[in-house]
Amino acid sequence: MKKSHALYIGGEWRDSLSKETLETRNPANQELLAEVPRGKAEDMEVAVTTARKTFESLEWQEFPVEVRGRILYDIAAKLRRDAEEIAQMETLDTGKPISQGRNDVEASARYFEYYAGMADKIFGETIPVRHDILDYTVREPVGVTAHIIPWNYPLQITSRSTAAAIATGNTVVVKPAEDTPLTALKLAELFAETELPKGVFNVVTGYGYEAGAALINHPEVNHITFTGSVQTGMAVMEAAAKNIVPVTLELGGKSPNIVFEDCDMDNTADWVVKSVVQNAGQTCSAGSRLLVQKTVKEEFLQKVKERMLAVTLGKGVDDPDLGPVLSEKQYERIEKFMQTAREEGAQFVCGGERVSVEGCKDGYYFAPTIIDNVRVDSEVAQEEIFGPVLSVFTFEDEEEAVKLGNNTQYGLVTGVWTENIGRAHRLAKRIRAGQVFINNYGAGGGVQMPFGGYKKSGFGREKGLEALRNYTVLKNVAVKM
Ligand code: TXE
Repeated sequence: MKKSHALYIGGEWRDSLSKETLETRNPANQELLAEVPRGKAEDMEVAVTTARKTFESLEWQEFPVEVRGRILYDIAAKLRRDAEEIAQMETLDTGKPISQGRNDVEASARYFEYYAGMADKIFGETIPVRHDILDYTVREPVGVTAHIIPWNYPLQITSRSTAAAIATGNTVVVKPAEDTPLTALKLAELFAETELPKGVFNVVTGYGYEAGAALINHPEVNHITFTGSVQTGMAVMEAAAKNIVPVTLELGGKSPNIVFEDCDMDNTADWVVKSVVQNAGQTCSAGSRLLVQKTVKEEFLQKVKERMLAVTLGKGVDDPDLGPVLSEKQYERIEKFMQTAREEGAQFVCGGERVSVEGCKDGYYFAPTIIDNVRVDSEVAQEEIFGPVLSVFTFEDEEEAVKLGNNTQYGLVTGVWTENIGRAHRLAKRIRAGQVFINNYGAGGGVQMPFGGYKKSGFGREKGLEALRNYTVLKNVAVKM
């Protein structure tokens, strides 16, 4: 086993105590990439205890904030230094096209430099009370922070929350997804090269029901950041409730692109397709619903269809538009939704099935799919499919567009496409989603923009300055003078 295919605890590389391992495979062809330790509760115990001891150590409590920041800048530089190696690693582990892997590395570097700059800018206020009282607030780190990472953007999601947590003076325990552990371990390698006190950044690989469950239930954890399914999000909240611990939950969505007749149709169609094909549709903010004004439905759908049919499929390393989905489990999930759509009489405009790609017979490649005539209350219209599957709906007017847009249990992202500025802002106001994009989708993914959900898409915000609140707790001090 390579040294860095190990648990990283207290600055040391270790086997799991049981010595058991788990395999990670390339979704393009199921080739074995690596074996990493199958961390369990006893390993998590060591990691959390180490993170706690480090948090309370004088070394960390007195660690200069500007050096904290400098180390995070250094991590950004190292990510860029090793960018190609890391992008390749992410692509092999997740199946995503290499250009998207490269974007992930750059976004991760941006998280570290963005929060690096904040390390010496976390401060409180003085509050006027009485003439003889000096009242002030201090923003303190919460302590040991847990980070449960999904498999769709492993490096980016690890970077966005751990950079913010370390910048604010916390210690960190990361539990990567069992399918994609490699880049979190690579990040640990980069931290090992820096002067960051040992035990600030820890990684325990393993299954959700073992290592993950042990982490979220550990009484020494002071905050949990989770990105993943609604079901596991509920388990995270239950565990947090037992220990009275705050959580930040990012649980995916069923995000619509709302297309009005007055939009720039070619540009809009490009983005509608990109938003659902990116990372094979395995993106929490995927634009998986198309709501199009009735007057332009046929014309617009034709444009979307042409673009979907032109999507190239292949191995991530060959940089197609669309790589394989993560695993047999994810493929079967998508297939189940397709089955439901067929049974309910929905109409497949294109796609709807697995396709084979030369040289990758064991990969799970799913054809870009458009489904029309989907029942609004069908699970196909309501649930996150997490594949390159677009469901189409129509509306008459603004009122109906808002109603349809808001008609799911989720509320993560919405795209609004119109040249009417008043209408654009009216929709931005009435849509219940954490992020609304007008005449674009994603805005380049800037790390500065707060991101998170309404309703079952979760709560709390990641990215931007807003995320710093997750990792700090406010203390009020009143002094009688
Ligand atoms: O998610 P899980 P899965 C959605 C998407 C996908 C579905 C299922 O719709 O098809 O969820 O994916 C860890 N205690 N999203 O099964 O189980 C697990 O090890 C603690 C949306 O992969 O939620 C992994 O690290 N941790 C999404 C992480 O939780 C546990 C991204 C996510 O896995 C645990 C991923 C437990 N009991 C999936 N059980 C998004 N919002 O982007 C599992 N885990």
